[in-house]
Amino acid sequence: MSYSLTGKIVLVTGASSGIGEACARAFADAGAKLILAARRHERLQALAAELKVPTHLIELDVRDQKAVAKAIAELPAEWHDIDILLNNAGLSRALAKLQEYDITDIDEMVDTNVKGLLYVTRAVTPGMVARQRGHIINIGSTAGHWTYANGAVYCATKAAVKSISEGLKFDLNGTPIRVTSVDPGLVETEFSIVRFHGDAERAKKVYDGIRPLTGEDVADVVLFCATRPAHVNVNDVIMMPVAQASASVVYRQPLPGIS
Ligand code: NDP
Ligand code: 8X3
Repeated sequence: MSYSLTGKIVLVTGASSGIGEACARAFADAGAKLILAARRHERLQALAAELKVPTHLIELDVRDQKAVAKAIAELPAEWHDIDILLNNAGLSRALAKLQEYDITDIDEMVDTNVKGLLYVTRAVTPGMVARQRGHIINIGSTAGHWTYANGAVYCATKAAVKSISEGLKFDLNGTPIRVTSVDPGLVETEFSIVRFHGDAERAKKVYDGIRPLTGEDVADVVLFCATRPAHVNVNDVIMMPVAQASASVVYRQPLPGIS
């Protein structure tokens, strides 16, 4: 079974942290050439300096449709032919009842997780269709499968990602382009710190008493999906820490064999 992506060009959005950064490292280990996109350019530079494969960095806010279109249209010739798009950039802001949600938080989640993902996909997919090769991997969430209390907005954005992945399968049917959604539960990254607007103590409590998934755990699955034979499409992977049964049912006590 091969896990090689030697020479493939992979675009990772949200590569400056967490799951995106871990996927970038896994893709690099598999020999891919990486286009790394995020707003925090200095983080991309630090990551690129560690990787032993060619990289091309794009300081990009995926909410800016014109900037997304320009960044993809103006890729240098040697970076133009993207083989794999990992739509990972995303975030959650707060936990609140919809009738009380801060409008800025609503906009940020919808604009990033839904519109941003659509903008990047819309910009990259025509080239894949023209070349008759490619793979789009979306990072969804268990939140897109099961809504939880005070999570209507974030869960709705991830349900939208699920619909977009399913819709793309129809839109790309008749081409060899693959579409995968990887949908994790609790992954300890900067996600909760961002959700709670920088409150690291509250963020830490989300993972109290459990061994959460890591970015590397998710990257492992993403790499698996990306390296199956060309006729195999892994449609959707739902993955959780073993201590998690749903968004709200989490066993926060030691488990045998899990430290
Ligand atoms: P992190 O906060 O660690 O990483 C989020 C990444 O998204 C950062 O690289 C950030 O880069 C990027 N990003 C956010 N907004 C934008 C934007 N407007 N334009 C470009 N990049 C942006 O969280 P995770 O790694 O956990 O999150 C990655 C994805 O995984 C998200 O889609 C999230 O919804 C999803 N997910 C996370 C889970 C978890 O429990 N952690 C579980 C299931 C799914 P920068 O700020 O530099 O722009
Ligand atoms: C992130 C996982 O359960 O915090 O998508 O929504 S959760």
